[in-house]
Amino acid sequence: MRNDHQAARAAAAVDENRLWATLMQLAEIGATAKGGVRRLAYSAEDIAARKLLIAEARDRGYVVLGDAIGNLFIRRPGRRDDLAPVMTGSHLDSQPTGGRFDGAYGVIAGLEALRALDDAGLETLRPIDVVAWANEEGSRFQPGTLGSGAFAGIVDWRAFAKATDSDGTTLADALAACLAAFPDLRRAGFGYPIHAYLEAHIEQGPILEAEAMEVGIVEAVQGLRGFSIDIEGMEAHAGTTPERDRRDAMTAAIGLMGQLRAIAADPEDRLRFTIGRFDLYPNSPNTTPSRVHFSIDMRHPEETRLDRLSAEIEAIVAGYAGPCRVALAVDHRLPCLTFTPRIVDLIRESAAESGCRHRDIYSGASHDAVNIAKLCPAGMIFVPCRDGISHNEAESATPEHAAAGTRVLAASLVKLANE
Ligand code: HGY
Ligand code: MN
Ligand code: MN
Ligand code: MN
Repeated sequence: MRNDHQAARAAAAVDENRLWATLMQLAEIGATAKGGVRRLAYSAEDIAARKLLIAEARDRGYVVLGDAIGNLFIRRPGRRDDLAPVMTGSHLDSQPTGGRFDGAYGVIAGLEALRALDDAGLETLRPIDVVAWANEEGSRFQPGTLGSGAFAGIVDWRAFAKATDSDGTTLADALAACLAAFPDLRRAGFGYPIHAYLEAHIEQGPILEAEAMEVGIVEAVQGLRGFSIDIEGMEAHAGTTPERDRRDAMTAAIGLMGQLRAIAADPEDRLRFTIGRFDLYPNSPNTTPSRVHFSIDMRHPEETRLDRLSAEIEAIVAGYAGPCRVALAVDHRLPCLTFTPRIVDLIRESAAESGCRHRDIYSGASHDAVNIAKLCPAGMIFVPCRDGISHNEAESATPEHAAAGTRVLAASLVKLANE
């Protein structure tokens, strides 16, 4: 009962206006003319967002830690700092035409939960860490969820150190510039023990809003496979080079993309198949392209379906018989994940106790929580976003829903931090 009483006090101390003010302050960093944000990983905007978070944390006497891939941790001490902390958080980086809430909401909801604990005068047994995971979106540097993947020991980020962004800047250089902006940060190691992990996030889909729900208790996340296809041909004159002598990378790409789209047809409409990046070189109307690079982002709730389609993609590339060279790389892989039933139940209990309208839900978007679920019991809390729009500057949420999700988060954190 003590836990639940303290949980209720923490939830009641969540300050909707303060939460929203910090969210809007963060939304100013990288703000775009259309009302979204452009805060690419390790960019000046990402650095500025981290500085805002660190200033807020230091104002409250929390401990601030960083690690080698740029993950940022804010720790509110507990009675027993020798015990593994409870962790919550999300990411500060955004898509190029991102919204103000994807990732940002989970980090600021975590901060607001700590501030509510302060205001309620609550001391927890365990410390509570709020984390901003680095490079979650993967839109500047592939793969996404790199910070949490490195922390969880799932990926060695150094394998991607030479990955370049569209300006030719390497991940290693962008990361070094970001870390150099925080020379005094105490270093945390990867994979330190965590008692449990919660992530609050906007749904990035239409269900909660359509059903007038305030909070979603996430039971599972669909799997993701990310590929890149690189085609190498030869530049040649568009007017003088006969078809038989061409090694036209665009012709090869069109053929491959037609076959790929054909296997991605899904009568059940549960498969998500996106070619989101397409680069062409030299990109001149009267020179046959010598290089094409394009990405495939494929998601489905069944691992076996993803395995089968991955094998079909490999077969299509292997079966290419034209004059160009085609290479397929697997950049990103997140398994279908079911969250820890004990954590899902605890979040659902907190939602019921808070009196908010809630329902169980499944996530079509991927999250850092999928990586961290490898280390400890994990769960997620969703709040609605307008028309389910995300990865779009029109992404929008309400102060009321943001606060409702944060109350469920605060209560759940207290219960876990007093175990
Ligand atoms: O792509 C995703 O699902 C996440 O929003 N980065
Ligand atoms: Mn996100
Ligand atoms: Mn996203
Ligand atoms: Mn995420």
